[in-house]
Order: sequence, then structure tokens, then C-alpha cells
Amino acid sequence: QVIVTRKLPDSVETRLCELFDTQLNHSDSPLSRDDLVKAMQKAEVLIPTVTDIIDKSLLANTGPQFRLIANFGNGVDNIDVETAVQRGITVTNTPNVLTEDTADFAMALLLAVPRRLTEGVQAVQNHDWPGWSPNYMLGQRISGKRLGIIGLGRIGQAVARRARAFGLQIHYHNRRRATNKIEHELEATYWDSLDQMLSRMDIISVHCPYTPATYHLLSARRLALLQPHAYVINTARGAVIDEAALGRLIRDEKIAGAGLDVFEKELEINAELLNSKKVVLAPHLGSATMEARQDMGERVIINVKTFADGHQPPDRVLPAHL
Ligand code: 8YV
Repeated sequence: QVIVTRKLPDSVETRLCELFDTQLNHSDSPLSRDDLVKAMQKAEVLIPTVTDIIDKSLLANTGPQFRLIANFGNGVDNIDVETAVQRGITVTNTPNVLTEDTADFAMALLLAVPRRLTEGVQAVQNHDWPGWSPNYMLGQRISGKRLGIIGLGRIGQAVARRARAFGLQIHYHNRRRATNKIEHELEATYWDSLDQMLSRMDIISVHCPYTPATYHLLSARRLALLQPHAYVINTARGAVIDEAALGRLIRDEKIAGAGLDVFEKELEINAELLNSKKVVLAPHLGSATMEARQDMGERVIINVKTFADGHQPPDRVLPAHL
């Protein structure tokens, strides 16, 4: 028995119902915690999304039949993977299929912020545009600038490929250095020291997973290393950045601006960021294309089906240290 926590694309739901005894969520709001507890007590498989927090206490209360969490999403920070695996529960995600779309969205922010796109749109819409003038709403040139990518995984590399086409120079920091082949293909410069990279970049784009080790990776201290003309783009997870510090530094003109698709507490956006003209805010749209959502659903189906057939699902996720 499979329980789906959110409304998924129709064709995905139809296929899930054909293959399994599936309980869908027809409303588009998340299941309550009580409903999640009930689901994990009676089902064998749960298909959650980023809005379902599957923590220790939920995992301590699962029924003996509960075997698989097939996350509809790439990031698994909503799930305590370590506890799940210790309890013999398999966890899967949906990698690859949202890489290109998320990278496109990071580029959209990366272009919109230095060129003041949303500020310009608002001026036109609010009839605040005084008309063309040589000095009106000047932004910063993008080509030739240094882009520092934090996390050169699949999405980070896809951003690097796009950014190169816009004439940006690629720099990166990663737990492990990329292979020579990748560095060569992207003409990417590796920085072992994140602090040193931050102090030298014009734009920073965050693409690492959110884990206890990356909580506030961009802390107040590290953000203060950025140059006053630098921008921060985040399409990964909000809590990788100390949002309050980012808001303060932008207000105090110590950082030029930011493009944020993700937030520390989604729906409770830091007021300083919310009210700043130098910040472009988006409602977690990185993978929000019809195609990606369809493909994510298909990955989920492949993972559940493979597991149900008694095999290792292709997108199994292990705790970070394994
Ligand atoms: C998804 C995401 O929208 O896959 C991820 O990690 O952040 C998003 O692209 C969301 O997680 C779906 O659950």
C-alpha cells in the first residue's frame, strides 16, 4: 500500500493507482502530522515531498510493514535518512530529472539581480518610470565577472555550463575537488578555502545539499567576507545561508543584493529581505516546470516499482557518512 502526501501530476497518480493500492491526497494541502503518523502505521510506502518533515519521532512510530520513503524531490533534508536506514527503511529521491530546470532558474535569478529586472518591472507597473535617461536604474555587467559556485554537483555543473556561455569565469568550492575532466570542461578554478573564494567573487551561487554540516555555511562571518558589489544566488536550501545576516548586510550596503528561491522557513520570509529592492524573491520554483514534475513522478514510480519487485531501487539515498 502506497500513500501519496500531495497532489501529483494526473498521469503519475493514474499510473500509481494502476500499479499499487494507492491512497492519493486530492486536496492540495499537506497531510497533518497526525495523518502522516497514521499513514506510516498502515502503509508500506510513503511518497512525501519537501513539505513533509519525516523526523525521528515519526520514524519511531512506523508500523512493521513500513519499508520505503520514495521522496518526490531531489533534496532529502526533509527526511532523517540516517534514522530511516537504521530502522531498515529504504529512502529514494528523484535526481537528474530536475537538474537542467533548476540550473535555468538559478541563471534567471543570476541575470535578473545584477540587471535589476524585478525593480524595473515594478517601476513600469507602478507608473514610477520617469522615462529613459542615461543614468536610470543602472545595474552591473555580468560577462567577465567571477562566479563562485558552492557545491559543484549535477546542478552546480549545469549552472557552470550556462554561466560560461554568458562569459562568466567559473570558480568553485566543494567538499571534494572535481575530476580534472570536469575542471577542464568547465575551465573551473577550485578553491579549497571557502572563505578565500567568497572574498574574491562577484557572484556566489549555492548548489550544495542542506545537511547538518551545511547549516548556515554562509554564516554572518562568511557573508561579511563578500565584496560590497557581490551578489548571492540561492536555489538550494534556505538554511544554508544565515538569512538574517544576509538581510542586514544588504541593508547596510555591504553586499549588493541577492536572488533567493528558497528560504530558512518557507512562508516566513525575513522582513529585511522581503522589503529590499535589491533582492529578487521567488517561491521555490527551481524545478517547477510541467516536464520536471512529470519526470520526477516517473522516477518515483520506477523507484517504488523496483522496490516492490524485490530489487534495489535505482535512486536509493544513503546517510551522508555511508
Ligand atoms: C522540489 C527541490 O520542488 O527537489 C528538490 O530538492 O527543492 C524542489 O525542486 C521539491 O523538493 C519537491 O519535493
